[in-house]
Amino acid sequence: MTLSGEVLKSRFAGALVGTGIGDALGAPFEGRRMVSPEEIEAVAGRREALTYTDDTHMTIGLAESLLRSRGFDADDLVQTFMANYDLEPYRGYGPGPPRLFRLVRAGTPWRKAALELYRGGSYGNGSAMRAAPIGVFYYDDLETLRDVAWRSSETTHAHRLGREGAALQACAVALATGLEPGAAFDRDAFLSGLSGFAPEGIYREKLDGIRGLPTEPDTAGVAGELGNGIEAFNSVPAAIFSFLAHPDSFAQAVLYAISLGGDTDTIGAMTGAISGAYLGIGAIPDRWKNKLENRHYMEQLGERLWEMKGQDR
Ligand code: F2R
Ligand code: MG
Ligand code: MG
Repeated sequence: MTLSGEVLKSRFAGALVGTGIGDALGAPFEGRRMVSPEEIEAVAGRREALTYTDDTHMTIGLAESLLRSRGFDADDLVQTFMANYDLEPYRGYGPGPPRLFRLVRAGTPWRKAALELYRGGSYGNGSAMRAAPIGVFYYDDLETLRDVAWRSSETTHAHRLGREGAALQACAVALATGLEPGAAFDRDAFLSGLSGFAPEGIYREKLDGIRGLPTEPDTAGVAGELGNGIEAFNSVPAAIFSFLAHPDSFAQAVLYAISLGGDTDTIGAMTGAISGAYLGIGAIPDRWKNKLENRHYMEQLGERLWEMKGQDR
């Protein structure tokens, strides 16, 4: 199936802006046990601007680096992350990346620093939360996507579970980007595609667990079964489930993701990326889009990635 340029352009932009919306809507509730969709809407409605956090800031950095390097370049990515962090250190970064930036600035090669952060490297969700640009740009080549997602993760999140989480999230965005528009959404086929991509272990087990969850999910049960925490394996499956629970509505998918509680900005961001990649930027409600900080820049980054992909064919 060949997708039209307009559909793809809208999906590339949707994945980036979707990340920003999910992040900004979820940020006020990060760490909360559970939150109702009504409260999320009410808080967003009262805000003049929807401001994003590290999830989107690092997504922007990844997109900028892919564009500047015309593809993936690990050294450029680290430099971009560091330069962006210096400009906006207040974005609520996890503990690992700022420590890594300090080590690199003091002369430690990033590859060594990333392995020193935690035993075996970090398995936090920081490399999965920023994976949307990889998902859209490599949506039609999953082997390259896996390679790039792993190498992108290694710059900050070197643990095997960090790398696999980033690859799985990028794969979910990629599968969503490549779906036929207007056709009925096939949940089983989507899950099978993801399971085939995930190696044996915790991600495969959680994807299998998703199949057994009810279609009318109660949030406590889902958070208990899949997790809602800061580790990649406790948040990427929850984001995938949130998308699958509401594949035809960006708003419902993202509100559901945040309502799970825990790492709400990040589960919201990753759900927003998958849903935005499938439904396109037009499906993101204006009441949120119009308030999102730097929304036009994120939209442009998505569109420029789409243009670059067309040129490189
Ligand atoms: N930082 C936050 N939230 C804290 C509150 C922010 C507040 N709202 C504010 O504005 O100040 N959120 C962001 O951090 C998460 C992404 O974190 P990242 O980049 O993965 O960090 P890190 O340090 O690499 O990993 C996170 C934690 O995971 C555990 N961990 C990781 N690897 C481990 C290992 N090998 N062994 C044991 N534990 C490991 C540690 O507890 C790390 O601290 C996102 O939620 C983003 O929104
Ligand atoms: Mg955050
Ligand atoms: Mg978070």
